[in-house]
Order: sequence, then C-alpha cells, then structure tokens
Amino acid sequence: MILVAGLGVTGQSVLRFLQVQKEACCAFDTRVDFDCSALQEQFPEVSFATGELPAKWRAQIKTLVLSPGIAVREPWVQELVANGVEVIGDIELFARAVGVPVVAITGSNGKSTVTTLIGEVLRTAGFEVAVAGNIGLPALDALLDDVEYEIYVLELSSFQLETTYSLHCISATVLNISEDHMDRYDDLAAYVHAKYKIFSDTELAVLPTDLKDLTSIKDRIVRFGPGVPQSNRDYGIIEMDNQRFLAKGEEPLINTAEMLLKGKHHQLNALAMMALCEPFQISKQVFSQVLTNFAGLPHRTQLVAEVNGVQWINDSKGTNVGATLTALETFGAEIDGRIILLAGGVSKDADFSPLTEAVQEFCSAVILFGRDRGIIEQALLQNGFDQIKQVETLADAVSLAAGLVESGDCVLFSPACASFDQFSNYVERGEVFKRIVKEQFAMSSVPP
Ligand code: UMA
Ligand code: ADP
Repeated sequence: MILVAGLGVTGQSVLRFLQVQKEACCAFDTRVDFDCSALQEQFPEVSFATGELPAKWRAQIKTLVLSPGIAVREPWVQELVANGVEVIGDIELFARAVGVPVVAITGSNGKSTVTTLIGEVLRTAGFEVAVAGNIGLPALDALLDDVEYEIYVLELSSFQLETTYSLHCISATVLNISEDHMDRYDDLAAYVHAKYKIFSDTELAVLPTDLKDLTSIKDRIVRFGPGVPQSNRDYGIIEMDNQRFLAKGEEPLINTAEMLLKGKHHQLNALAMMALCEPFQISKQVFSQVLTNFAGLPHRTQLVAEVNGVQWINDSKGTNVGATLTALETFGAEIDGRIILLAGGVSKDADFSPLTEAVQEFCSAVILFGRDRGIIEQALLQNGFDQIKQVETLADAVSLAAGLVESGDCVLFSPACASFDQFSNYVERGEVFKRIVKEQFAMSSVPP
C-alpha cells in the first residue's frame, strides 16, 4: 500500500494521481486539527488519519509519498525507512510518468521569476508548455491536465529534490546559493547537496560562474554570470558603445536597457533563462519580446504606492536573507533618500548578520515585527547597527514607518523570514501589506 503523507496541495494532487492510476493508498497529515471530511468525500476508497500514524497501517506500507513540508528526518518517517519503506515525493511520481522534455529550476532566489520567464518564452515561440512545481501548481496536477504539453517547466525546492531520484531533464539549473531553511538542514552543505540533485540526470547543466563544478557533468555545463563570458558557450554581460548587453560569448543578445525587470539580479535571471532555453533554439526576437514586456511577479520588489515622494515596496516573497539583501542593494542604489526596512516573521534558524553591511549603508531605520524579531535585532546590534524598532504586527510596522519617512525615502517590506507565524503564506502577507498601506493613506486622506 502507498501512504500519502501531508494533505496540502501536494498531497491532494498525489491522491488524484493515484486515483487515476488505481493504486490503493491511505492518507495522513501530522496536523491533529486537519479536517479530512471534504477529502474523504472526494476519495471514498482512501482511509484518512491525522496526528499520529495509525499503528495498524505500518506493516502494510510499501511506499511513502511525502509532502515537501514534512522533513524526511521526522522519527516516524525514519522508522518506516528502517522497515524498508521507499520514500519518494510528488516529483518522483511525476518523473516516472512524464514522457516529454522537462526544464528544471532550483536555487535560493529567483526560481519563480526564471520559471515564469521560461514559460513565457517557450509559449511565445509556439510550444504548448506547462509551468508547475514549487511555484504553486503541483507538478502532478499539470500532468493530469487535459492538455498535451510538449514541455514541462518545473520550479523545484530543495525539499522536493530530496525525495526525487529519477528526474531526467533537458536542462536544469541551480541559480544561486545563499542560506535558507536551516531549520530543516544540519548545515549549508546538506542544503546545497539537496539542490545539486537537480543535476543527477540532465542533458544541460546551467550554473552561475561562482558555483562549484561537478566533475560528472563537466562537458554539459554552461555558465552564466555578471562578467564578460569566458567562452563562446557561456552567458554574461558585454559592453558595446557604452551600452550593456546580455550576451552569449561575444554575441550581444539583449540590450539590458530594454528589460522591464530592473537590477543586476534580474540580468542574471535573464541570462540563466536564455541558457536553459538553449535546447529549444529560441530566436533573439522572442527573448526580446518577453523581456521587454515582463514586469515581474507580484510580491517581488513591487511598487505598491508612492505617496509624498516615498515609495512603498512589497517584497513579501523576500523570505530569506539573500533575497532581502538583493532588494536592499537594488533600491539602495536607486533612490535619493534612505530605506526603512520592514522585516520579521519566522527565522528558519537563519544567520541575519550578513544583512548588516547593506542595512548600515542604505537604511535609516529597521522596523522588526513577528515571532523572531528579537533574533534579527540581536544580529544587527552585534554588528553595530542600532536604529531598530520592534513592534508586534505588520500593521504596527507600517504605521510606525509612515511617521518616520521623508520625501525621497523608500519603505521596503522584505521580511527575510517565512510568514507562517502570522499569515498562511507570503501571498497573504503581501496582500495584507498592500491593504494596510492603502488604509494608512486613506486615514490621513492622502491618495495612495
Ligand atoms: N504540514 C504539516 N503536516 C503535514 C503536512 C504539512 O505540519 O502532514 C505543514 C508543513 O510543515 C508546512 C505546511 O503544512 O508548514 C505546508 O506543507 P505541505 O507539504 O502541505 O505544502 P503544500 O501545500 O503541498 O505546498 C508545497 C510547497 N510548500 C512547501 O514546500 C512548504 C509549495 O511551495 C508548493 O507551491 C506546492 O507544494 C506545490 O508544489 C511553497 C513554499 O513555501 C510556495 N515552498 C518553500 C519555499 O519556496 O521556500 C520550499
Ligand atoms: P524564489 O522563487 O526563488 O523565491 P522569486 O523569483 O520569487 O524567487 O524572487 C524572490 C525574491 O528574491 C525577489 O523578491 C528578489 O528580491 C529576490 N531575487 C530574485 N532573483 C534573485 C537573484 N537572482 N539573486 C538574488 N535574489 C533574487
């Protein structure tokens, strides 16, 4: 029997997939208060349990399909492993069933942006393409779709890669590495190891210039980076007539001024995207069409209001230190005034000290909210930055910021943390921020 563990969007997609396959399964969620009644109606043949795994199921389980939100090192999972149970994730089931090319994207930051850009480019070039995975739509739901996709573009998290063993990719990337999810890994090396699993069976490996090589895939590596490309295979930035171009080798492809996405990190994202699309022989015109029209995804460094010369930026998807650093550096270089950073939430055991240099350079104040605000304050204080205020909620943070800003400043909401202490996810957190900002200015009768 197959045990489906975790009944979020992934677990539910697994149940649908196994129903079509006519596989016998039982289903379990560790959350005691998880309500299975709607699922029980949808899947009458499946037994459901919550809280503790029923003892009587244990001997019958041959395969465990684990959701990404549950750690493999959980004792009850380890017990099943010790009993010879195979542990896989939804992406492994997908990998075994998919029969068309897969482009796979992982990394600490930029995954959703690059995944979306690739989807747009391939669609514009005329392919029937599905975009799925960690970006939101479970990969198995895309597979069950009525459409006959020619290509799947998958955003994959380190959690999903941990339980994936046979994914064959036409191209794959680890976009970048910075610390994240340290509550789920013993050290950075373990997190990197999970990410690099994406290269286990790929025809083309796309790697940034600053990440280490992997001997087994040497002849299939294409590099991308912020400098001049080191070979004709590689992607980088070249200057011609005082203009900067995204380039392959010596060949200019896109003038960076044409891109709607601003910031050096988005130039890197665009370079990675072009490299990953190599197997599909996309024209310069198609890349240009997409990059001149794509303004970015919601909740990523998005301008949500400009009031009295102050920009209010929603970067709710800035869920780790690396993303918030990027946002600080991008806006810090751009604005006339100073940044007020709003951050906080669930730390995921991160080290926040790498934020200090950019905070010192660009911020007049940091307002911290949420569960782990004290941890962030400690890290900044220890490194010599003390313009810090602690509040309980995001609403308190917004109203405090509104009283501190001056024309030319920017209020950057880039939490560097996960959201689940006070919100259900980063989308809800970003929507709440937008609403509070709008209310804030309605109250003082200044139109946002
Ligand atoms: N949970 C339990 N017990 C369970 C099952 C889940 O406590 O039995 C908790 C988890 O610890 C977690 C939450 O419930 O806090 C959701 O976990 P899940 O495995 O049920 O998640 P899904 O709803 O299936 O969504 C997952 C991804 N979520 C995670 O990996 C935590 C979604 O990525 C992804 O879009 C979706 O599958 C489709 O593939 C979200 C995410 O936050 C955006 N990803 C992390 C990130 O990007 O940093 C990895
Ligand atoms: P992910 O899916 O990996 O979380 P997103 O594309 O959703 O990545 O972007 C999340 C945040 O990460 C953005 O708001 C931005 O601040 C930051 N970011 C995007 N691309 C990069 C990059 N290449 N390097 C560093 N930070 C980035």
